[in-house]
Formats: sequence, C-alpha cells, structure tokens
Amino acid sequence: MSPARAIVTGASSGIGLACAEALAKSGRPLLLAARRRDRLEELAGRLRSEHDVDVAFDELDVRDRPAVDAWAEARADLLAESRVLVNNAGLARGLDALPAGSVDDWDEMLDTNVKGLLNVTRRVVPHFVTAGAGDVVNIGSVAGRWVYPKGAVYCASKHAERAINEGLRLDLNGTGVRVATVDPGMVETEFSLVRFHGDDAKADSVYDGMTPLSAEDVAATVAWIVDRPAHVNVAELVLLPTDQASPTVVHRRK
Ligand code: NDP
Ligand code: 8X3
Repeated sequence: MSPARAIVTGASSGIGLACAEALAKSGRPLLLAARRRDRLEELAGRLRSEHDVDVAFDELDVRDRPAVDAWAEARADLLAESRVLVNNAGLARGLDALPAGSVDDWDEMLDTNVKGLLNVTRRVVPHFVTAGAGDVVNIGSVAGRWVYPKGAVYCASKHAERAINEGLRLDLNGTGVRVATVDPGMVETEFSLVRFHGDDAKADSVYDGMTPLSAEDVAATVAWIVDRPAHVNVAELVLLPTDQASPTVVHRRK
C-alpha cells in the first residue's frame, strides 16, 4: 500500500521544496502550496517524472484567510486523504534593532509565520482527527528557543510557533494525530536573501567561513519523523550545523 498524501506549504523554495522531494522519494502523493506558481509547476513536473507520484499544487498565500478557506473547500478530497502537513511557509524580514524596525516587516513575519500557520492548520487538522491519524510537522527555528539581537520580531514569531506546536499537541491528545516541531539553525536557502530584501552580498555573508545545514538535511529529518511507528511522536527536534552552538555562537574559519 502506498503512503498517504502529504501537504507542504512554502514548497517553491528551500526547506519546503526539499521536503516535497524527500516525501515524493518515499512514494507519497503531494499537495504543494506557495505563492510562486511557476516554481511549483516546474517542481511538480519533475517530481512526477522522477518518482512516479501524483503531485497537485496550488498558488496560495497562507496569510490570506479567505483564500486558505477557499483552497480547503476546493481541495477537500485531497485534504481528506492527506495524513501529513508540513507547515513550512515562513520568512524573516530585516535584521534591525526593535525601535528601528519596519512595521511592514513586522506584519509580514507575524502574518505569515503565526497567522498563516494557524490559517492552514485549522483547515487541515480536522481531516486528520476524522481519520484518527496524521502528522503535523511545523518548521520552527532556533529563533523559537533563543532571542538574538535585532531579531526580536522574527524570534517572537518562532516562539509563537513553538507555543502553538505544544498547544496543538495538548489539544489533540487522544486523537491519534502527532504534532512535531523541527527547529533548525542556519540553513542555506533563499531565507537570507528574503530577510535582506534581495541583497545578495549581505545574504551570502551570513554563511561566511562556516558550513550551514542544507535544506535536504532538514527534509531528511522531516521524512524520518513522519515514518516513525504510529505510537511514537517526535515532539521537538533541534537541528544545528556543527559549526553553530546557538544563534550567536558560530565558528567561522578564516
Ligand atoms: P526560503 O525563502 O527558501 O523558502 C520560504 C518558502 O516559504 C518559499 O517557498 C515561499 O514561497 C514560502 N512562503 C513565504 N511566504 C509565504 C506565504 N505568505 N504564503 C505561502 N508561502 C509562503 O526559506 P527557507 O526554506 O529557509 O524557509 C522555510 C522555513 O524554514 C521558514 O518557516 C523559516 O522561518 C524556517 N527556517 C529557516 C532557517 C534558515 O536558516 N534558512 C532556519 C530555521 C527555520 P513563495 O515566496 O513562492 O510564496
Ligand atoms: C532562521 C535561523 O538564526 O536566522 O530561523 O533565526 S536564524
């Protein structure tokens, strides 16, 4: 019997894209979502031909609650057969001392990382509860465990993700649904490019002289979590590059 369908938000890039690849490799049909439709279309075509799995995809902004509701209605059949939700869509914007922060950056981070995650979760989880099984894997961050200078609002969004992760697990106890957070340190994706509003040089310098995690490292962890036996819930997992001990303690070679 082939494994059940997985939903991945933010599948057009980085960790989400790598999760889609890892889950397709293990034979899972997919439902992918992100705002950049062209990227999803290209990825879906590649995964279908490389792994012979069904891949559906939708352009979706997780911040837009009416759009998420309409998506959940339109895709009710696929949601009902899904047993994995990777809540990955997210971003940091800016790296500024709090009083100098941009309110637009704050709104974007909180609306995406907190409310976007809630918008999708509230529409998908009831299907898992009905089925008596399912995995919600939230992509948190070390920023949900430590606060670092100039990162207050991004850290707040990831602390909220961690609270939601814990609260959801409490509220779903007894339903058979598992809830996990994977909290990575530095992962080289488009994350820093987005954080620095497209400044390539600034983004590249984040990883100067150190070896970051790859998106595939995180995806392999997600794939491992959902493949645990049904009675095992990996509740929280912190994944650091060997060169990183905390958000601010990073070993860099000359
Ligand atoms: P990327 O920028 O490479 O990918 C982010 C993904 O999120 C993209 O697919 C983007 O798609 C999607 N996304 C952003 N906003 C929205 C939205 N409003 N609606 C739908 N999709 C959206 O970064 P990462 O892969 O690194 O980031 C993925 C997750 O990992 C984030 O939650 C991030 O906070 C977390 N993380 C990243 C770390 C890192 O160092 N890279 C470390 C720890 C956690 P599109 O633009 O097409 O909508
Ligand atoms: C991304 C890692 O350290 O930039 O969540 O916050 S960090």
